[in-house]
Amino acid sequence: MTKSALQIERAKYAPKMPKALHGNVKIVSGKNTESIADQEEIKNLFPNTYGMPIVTFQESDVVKQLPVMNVGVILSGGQAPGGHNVISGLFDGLNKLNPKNKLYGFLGGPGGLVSHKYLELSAEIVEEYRNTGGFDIIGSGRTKLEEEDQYDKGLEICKELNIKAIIIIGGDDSNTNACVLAEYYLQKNAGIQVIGCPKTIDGDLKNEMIETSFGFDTACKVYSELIGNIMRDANSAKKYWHFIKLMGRSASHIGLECALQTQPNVCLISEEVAAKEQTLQQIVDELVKIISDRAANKENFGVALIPEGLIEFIPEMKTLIAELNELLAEGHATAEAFNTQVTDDEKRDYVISRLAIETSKVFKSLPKGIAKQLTLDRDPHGNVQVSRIETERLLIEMVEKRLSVLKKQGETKVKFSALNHFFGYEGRCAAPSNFDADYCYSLGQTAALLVAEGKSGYMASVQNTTEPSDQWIATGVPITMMMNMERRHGLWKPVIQKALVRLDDAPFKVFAAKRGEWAVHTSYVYPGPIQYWGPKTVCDASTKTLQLEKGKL
Ligand code: FBP
Repeated sequence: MTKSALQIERAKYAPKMPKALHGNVKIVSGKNTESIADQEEIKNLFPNTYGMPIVTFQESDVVKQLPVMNVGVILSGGQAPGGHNVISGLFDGLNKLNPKNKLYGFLGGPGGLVSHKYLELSAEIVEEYRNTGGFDIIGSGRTKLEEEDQYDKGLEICKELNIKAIIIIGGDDSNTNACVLAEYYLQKNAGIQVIGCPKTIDGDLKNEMIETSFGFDTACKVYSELIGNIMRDANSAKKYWHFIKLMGRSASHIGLECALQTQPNVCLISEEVAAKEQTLQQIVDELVKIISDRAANKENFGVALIPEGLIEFIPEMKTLIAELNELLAEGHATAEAFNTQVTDDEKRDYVISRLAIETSKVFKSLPKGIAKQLTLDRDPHGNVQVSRIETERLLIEMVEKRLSVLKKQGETKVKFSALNHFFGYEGRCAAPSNFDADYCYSLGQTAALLVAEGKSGYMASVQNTTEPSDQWIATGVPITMMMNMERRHGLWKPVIQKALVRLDDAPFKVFAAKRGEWAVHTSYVYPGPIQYWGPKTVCDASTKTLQLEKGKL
């Protein structure tokens, strides 16, 4: 692989770790835990992995002699910066425990475990990927592990390779599945441990025990750099409104963090839209008001951030999506009938004919392109693929329409010329920031220790991350502790609760206090690119979201 000069220097970076992980460690167990809700149901579903204590790793003088162990690792779901450092931390951690330990990577995500596609990760391979972005070392995938025959196929290959533990690096759903797998192997007495690791740029896998999911830091810094560049262009040319959709699935954490970093004129927060039950037209009217107020100040330009999940939170759209999910659910006769329609118009007419009267009106009112995007394939978890819905274009079109009506009525003369952007894939494979490089490497090392301690059904966690890294705390958290029961595909399922933006938390409150000013008075901040070398305040700072949540700003 040819490397740039920056990559060559960056490869030499030694990630910083909690002090305790530098030498010998001892495990310290806390109190037994309970799930966040639905304790009885979850206890019954996870008799072997429920109620386990939180564990922390602390410095120790005792040198432990550990037998050789082989471990498998899986990257699951969307890419997130730092995945390679989790693997290098895991590799180094295992090597420190016993140089004969082996690490196998299952290829292409959880599917690799089932189809027995793997690669032994040698020191040379791992060396190539240290401090790099991407998941290309072993690839990722979205196959959902949910059937017993998948678990049994996994068992076969683990036996063949003498694998003692599997590390699943993934988001909330993948970690839920990791716990189901851990429970299954314990029930079968299979001798295979399963450990999860919190990954996703979306930032929605966090709770009292998981301070942040890895990748969120880097992705938000990359998007903020790009947003800052666009802001500077907008402020120079003074002729365009830029509507920027940001990844993040349902949660608006990415949009909120980027807003805190760049101070845009508008940043919609889906969770607030839902709380206020705002209709699409009300959102458009709000945008028109800000655009008009800025125009009154002779500022016919601006930047609006739009979370990709917005559409799901607008009440009438939520109802529409829920009906479409039922109608187009895999295996349903209606989905098959839909697929037999040939042209886009036939598909559209079919959908309209099957929706409830009010919902079909909403569907019909949407531009045809957007309506079509809402009927595209669902992901393996049954979710609408919000990254494929062009909400930013929808809003631009609706604002234009509203302004032209107002113009015809002689109520406005506002000029509005808009451009649309979507930032998502640009940030998911960026080279990790120092924070993500350090955090991920520490998570990998922690996962190795959890395996060595015989733990299963735990998630590796690193806490105290707003302090200097030597004060970080390596922890293991029972996954059942983060679970509650939720309705999925018409059934009650135990799942890790997704963290949406909370309107009573500091990040939103700080944003809400400032946004009125940012809307009208251009207050842009241009954060510039991620820096690896230089003052700690520039290179090592975590996200504003994390700092505000920890009361550090
Ligand atoms: P994960 O939840 O698997 O980490 O993926 C995050 C994400 O980047 C979302 O922000 C986005 O909606 C989705 O993946 C896009 O999925 P795909 O990579 O399949 O297009």
